[in-house]
Parts: sequence; structure tokens; C-alpha cells
Amino acid sequence: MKYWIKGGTVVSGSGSFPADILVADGKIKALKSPGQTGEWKTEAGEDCRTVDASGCLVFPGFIDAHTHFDLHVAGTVTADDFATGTRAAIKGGTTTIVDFATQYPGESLAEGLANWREKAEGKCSCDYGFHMSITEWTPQVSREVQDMMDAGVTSFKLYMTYDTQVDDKTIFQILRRLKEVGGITGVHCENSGLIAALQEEAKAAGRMGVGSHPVTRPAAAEAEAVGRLLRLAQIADTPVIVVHLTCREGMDVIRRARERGQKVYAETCPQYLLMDDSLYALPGMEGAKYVCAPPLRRPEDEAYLWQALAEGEIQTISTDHCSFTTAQKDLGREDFTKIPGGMPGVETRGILLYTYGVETGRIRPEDMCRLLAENPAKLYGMFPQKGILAPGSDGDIVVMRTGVSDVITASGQLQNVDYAPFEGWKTTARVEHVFLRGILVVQEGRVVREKQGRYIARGRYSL
Ligand code: DUC
Ligand code: ZN
Repeated sequence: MKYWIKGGTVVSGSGSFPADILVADGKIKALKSPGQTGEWKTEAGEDCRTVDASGCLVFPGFIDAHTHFDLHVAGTVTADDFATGTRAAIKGGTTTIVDFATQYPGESLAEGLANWREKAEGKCSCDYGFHMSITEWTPQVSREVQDMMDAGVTSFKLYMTYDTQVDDKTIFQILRRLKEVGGITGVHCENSGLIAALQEEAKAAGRMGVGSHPVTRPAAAEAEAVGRLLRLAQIADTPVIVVHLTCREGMDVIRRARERGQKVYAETCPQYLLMDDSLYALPGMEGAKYVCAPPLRRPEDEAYLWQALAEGEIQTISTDHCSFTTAQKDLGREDFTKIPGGMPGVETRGILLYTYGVETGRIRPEDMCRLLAENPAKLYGMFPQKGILAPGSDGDIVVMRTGVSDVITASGQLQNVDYAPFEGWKTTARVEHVFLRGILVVQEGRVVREKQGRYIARGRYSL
């Protein structure tokens, strides 16, 4: 099927302009200024359908480079698997996700990857790739890093906390190895020793409720780990990605590393831009819905991150989608350290960013395009196949209607969760149509084609 997407304003990372788009055979064939439609008749042929995008912004398909689907955490498994998670993603305009394949204890990287490929195969409604979380480092794993690169898994993940954590020596050795092969890693930065000690103190004092979650994972614990990571990366002489950055202290550490000449990429998430730690004081287990790591921070941190976004200091906004039902969150009713950490978000990132970023004047549509599409495509080795509306690129397209008045509700979502963190929040943008490699998968806000997603073998980072 061929489509003309007509009458919209095409958004790129560097500008916005009125253009009609011709999509055929899964690819973008042409962008034409509206007056040139006549020439198209022959180019498009008779079987070309028209999709009306007038009054809409037309973005490259969004990329969410930080999801956790079908992941075992804290004795349970995430509520969203690849089927439900990617269906929610596509409804929200995300046409590609990059999930974290994980090396479980005793496993090779190949086993970890095979495990994740099996979880995803045939289930995905958007395109998908994998990072590889390295949790055990041996000479064999070091050799396997090249196999991962060859399989299109060109980015890795390291944890400085949790039972998946790796120590400083290991981080350094992995950074050295990734430099050799041209890979890059994202790192979860929190000081695990400090967190463990603070958790012990809270428990000894009988402070077992949700309110202890942010207190035991302070911003200083994050900033310290960011600083340590960046010093290791400095000596290893290679760029790194700080994932889910939450706070001013962490941002300032990144700024200092950049001032001494280091290449550092930073990612944040909508929850760190729009919510604060007062939510942990909600009664009962209500605050558990917002338990994630690192935790939500102060309003001042939100403001600082928005400013950093506007200044181009943060390169990507992902979701860290890691969903649990309220029943699962209840596992930590007696002990806050047992609350499974994470929130759903893959469905609402685009409309939230438009409403609370673009509409409020904090960022421009072009920034949104860079943060949600162009930069992740470059950073994760998919550009220009993805991340841009240009002839030859995949026909991954989001037609977003603005100036509407909607409200986010759990009952209206596809995410497999019985609550919505942004319940009741007003939005002024709606994802009207979505194309995935030229297939119309969302029409007038409804998912009309499922399971069209393909595995994307990615190249090296190029941001
Ligand atoms: N943080 C969470 O809250 N959940 C999953 C992984 C992570 O880093
Ligand atoms: Zn995560």
C-alpha cells in the first residue's frame, strides 16, 4: 500500500515546514511542498491512499531506547511483556523500542540475547532492538562483546546498584573493551553501598514505609556514581551514556566532565521532568505507584532538567518503562525495599512532552524531534534508517494532532497496568495516525495492525 500524508507540518531536528510525504514499499519515497501535488499523480500511481494530516505535526517515528518488558525484578515479572508493551508503544507514536536483554547469573551474553529474542519474536507491534546488560565479566564474555556487535547489539548496559551491579574495575575493563569494538554503554548510576547503609538505618529505625524510598536513594548517591563513572570513562578514553538522569547534582557533574573534554550523553525520562518526590508521602501504598530508581526528585530538579534540555545538555528522553500492577507494588507493603521499582510510560511520552514541553514553551517541536527520534536513532546506530523523515528512510511516521483537550486515564490505556502514573493529567496533543515501515498501524488513535514489528540490527553510535 502507498500513502500520501498530506497537509501536515513536517518536523525535523533543525526545522519545521509544510510538506506532503509519499510512503511506499515501507520507505519514505518523497517529501514535496504542498503545491507540487500534481506531479505526484504519476509517481504515486492510482493505488495510493491519502491520509489527511492538515493541522497536524508530522514527526519521524519516536524511539524509546529504555524499556523493560518481560523482565524479572524483585521476585516478580513486569506487567508488560513485548506484546502489550509494544502495542502501547505504537499507540503513543513509538515505532521502535530498544529493550535491555540481560545476562542472568552464569549465562553467556549469547544466552541472554537468545532469551530476549525469544521473548520478543513474533509479539512486537513496533520495531525493536536490544541493548545487552552485562552482569558478569569474564574473558569469555569479553570475547562475546564482538559477537553482540555483529548481531546488531551495539549498546550495552551496566548497573552500579542492584544485584546486577558491576564493580569499578569491571566497569573500567568493559569500557576499554567497548572502545576497542566501537560499542557504547549506558550506565545506571547510584552508589549501592550508600543506599544499602541508608536502607539498613531506615529499617533499624522502623521506617518501613514508602517514604523511606527517596530518603535512602538521595541525589548525592546518584551524583557520586555519575562522577565515578565519568572518571573511569575519562581514563578509558571513551564516551558513555548516563541513563535516567534525575537531578541537578548529576547534571552538574556531567557538565564538568564535558568541560574537561569528555564526550558524555545524558538521558532523562518524563517522570523526572514532571513529577516530584512529594508523591511518596501519599497515604497507604499510593506512593508505591511512583517507586522507581533513581527516585523522583524535588521540583527544583525538574526545573533544572528542563533548562538543561533547552540548552541541549540532555540528548534523549526515554521512558524506563518498567510496569507493575498495584497488586505487585503491594509486595512491599511491609518493607519499602521490596516494592518492585518502575513505572509504566511507553504510551504517554509523546503527548506529555508535547503538552508540558512544547505547549508551555520549554522546548520547541524541533527539540522534541531530536530528543525522541533523531538523537536516539544516532546514539543507538539506526540513523538515517530511522529518526528522520527523508527519502530512503523507513516509513515510520507519527501524525500528531495538537490543540485538542484529552485526559490520561488508566481505563483508556493499553499498558497492561491497573493505574496510570499521570492519571487525570490533561494533554493537548493526540497521536492520530502512526505508520510503521509504511504500514498504517494506528488510525484515528486506534491500533489497527498489530505484531508488525521487526528486529533491528543496529550499527555503531554516531551522535
Ligand atoms: N529502575 C527502575 O525503577 N526499574 C527498573 C530498572 C531501573 O533502573
Ligand atoms: Zn531502566
